Amino acid sequence: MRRSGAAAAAGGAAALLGAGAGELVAALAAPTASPFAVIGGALIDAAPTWAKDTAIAWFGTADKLALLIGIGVALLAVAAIAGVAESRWRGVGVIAFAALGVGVGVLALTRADAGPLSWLPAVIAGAVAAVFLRTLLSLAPAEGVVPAEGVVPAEGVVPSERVAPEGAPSDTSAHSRRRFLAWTGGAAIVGVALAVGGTLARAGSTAVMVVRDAIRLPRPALPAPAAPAGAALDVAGLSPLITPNSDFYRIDTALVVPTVDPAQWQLRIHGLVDHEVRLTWDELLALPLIEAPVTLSCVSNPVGGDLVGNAVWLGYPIRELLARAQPHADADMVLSTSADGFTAGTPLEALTDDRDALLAIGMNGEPLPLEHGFPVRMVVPGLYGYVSATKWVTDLEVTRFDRSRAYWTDRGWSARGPIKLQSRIDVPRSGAQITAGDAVIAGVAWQPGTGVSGVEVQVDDEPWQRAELAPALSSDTWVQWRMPWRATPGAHVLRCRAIDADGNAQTGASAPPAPDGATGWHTVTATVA
Ligand SMILES: Nc1nc2c(c(=O)[nH]1)N[C@H]1C(S)=C(S)[C@@H](COP(=O)(O)O)O[C@H]1N2
Ligand SMILES: [Mo]
Repeated sequence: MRRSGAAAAAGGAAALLGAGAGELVAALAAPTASPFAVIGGALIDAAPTWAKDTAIAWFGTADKLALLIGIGVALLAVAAIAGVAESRWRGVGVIAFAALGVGVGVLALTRADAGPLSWLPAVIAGAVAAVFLRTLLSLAPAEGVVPAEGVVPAEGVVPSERVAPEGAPSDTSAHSRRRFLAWTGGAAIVGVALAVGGTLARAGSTAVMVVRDAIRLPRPALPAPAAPAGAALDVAGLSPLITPNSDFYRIDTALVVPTVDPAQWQLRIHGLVDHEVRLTWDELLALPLIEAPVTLSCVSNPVGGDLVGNAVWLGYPIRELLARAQPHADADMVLSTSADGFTAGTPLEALTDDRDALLAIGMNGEPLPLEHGFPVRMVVPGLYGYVSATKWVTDLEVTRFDRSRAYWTDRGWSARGPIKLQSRIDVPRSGAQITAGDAVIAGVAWQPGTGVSGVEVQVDDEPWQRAELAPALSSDTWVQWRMPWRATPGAHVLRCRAIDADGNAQTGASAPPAPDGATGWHTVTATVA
């Protein structure tokens, strides 16, 4: 019992130290090959769609943290078992750790963003864990290592070296126990410190962040139109008209944010084209850039959810680049690929018609934040992110829907993803307690590409009422709306629905996000006292 506990602790501590060493080596030599990120990335790519949907439903944008914690707990469990195994069958735990390190190292080399040293962090992690497992077990107090359980001594015959009388340990056994605990605890603490330090070093001080900070964006040749008077309503708790970058939702499959040096960045346009086009960062910056406010939404956004945001993007129309490339008449899709291997399939038409489909470098007046696609991403008004908004984009292949499949299409989501007309109540928040009297119901509504012409609100079973609609920044952005409400005591159910600029009403039929976007009316309950 006690022997197994000590061995399990030795296994866990050795694994923590190994993991810490792996994260440190990753931070120094191969940032995308952090062993945790490699395992997590592979799990994300292999996970069935229902698992991902559940993860997003449970943890929202904290789904990555939840995954990393899950991996940590699973690895600790495996390590504890390896420790116990090593204490019984010498070599088994050591081999398990080494094999795990080599396995994850090989896995790292298969990742889309692998570099020549990607195997190194995991292999070092496995080696450190293996060596320390032996070291810690050799320090385990005598009664903690021999003999094996199951070899039951004959009744009454208790090997004297095995058990010191309870409460009266001999000096040497107390000393060896203390030494074992110190080494085990020390290895665990050092491991956690290295892992945290390595992760922070990777996230905080990468060279690319320094490069990003030094960038001065060019002035747009065509600036965003000034916001019409009254576009931003003054209602506490209402989503701001423009979402600050720090509050903008983030959804992607990258556990470690790809770091792409603009000086190395190149876009290649190829496939069914007359002329292959290549574009460098300096060439892109020298082009006449335009600024456009566009609302971006994730297909996974549930009705009333917050995986939607509005930003002013600075970029170059993709239409112009495609005009240089001259797509063939039979092409109908552009498969965009990111530096980390994500792909999206966008209808060619959405990139060649007159909408502001951008190869974007700026977001709300700043270079793209690293997690939003630095240095270059796509933004296409009217399409969900998964079919259009490729971050860290490096490649556009002009192709056909019947020939190419994109990342999420392979995982059960619809090949085409036009954003569905939606509206959301921000005020009052669901479950809010408000005081009776003059109150306000307010929110946002969006149908990027088309625009919104009206929002209606229903309180309980009363007739639907028109809300006041603020003027839009453009037909590609969400609009704010509000409605005065005389709140009477009791519980109230509030609903909203939008009408788009073509006169279509938002459907009340509920549909889940998969496979092509949620529908239904956002409904909140408020208690008035
Ligand atoms: N490289 C890359 N680009 C990506 C994704 C991704 O996983 N990898 N996710 C897409 C999805 S599903 C969405 S909704 C948007 C989200 O963009 P944001 O994180 O800037 O809000 O990015 C898109 N671009
Ligand atoms: Mo998304």
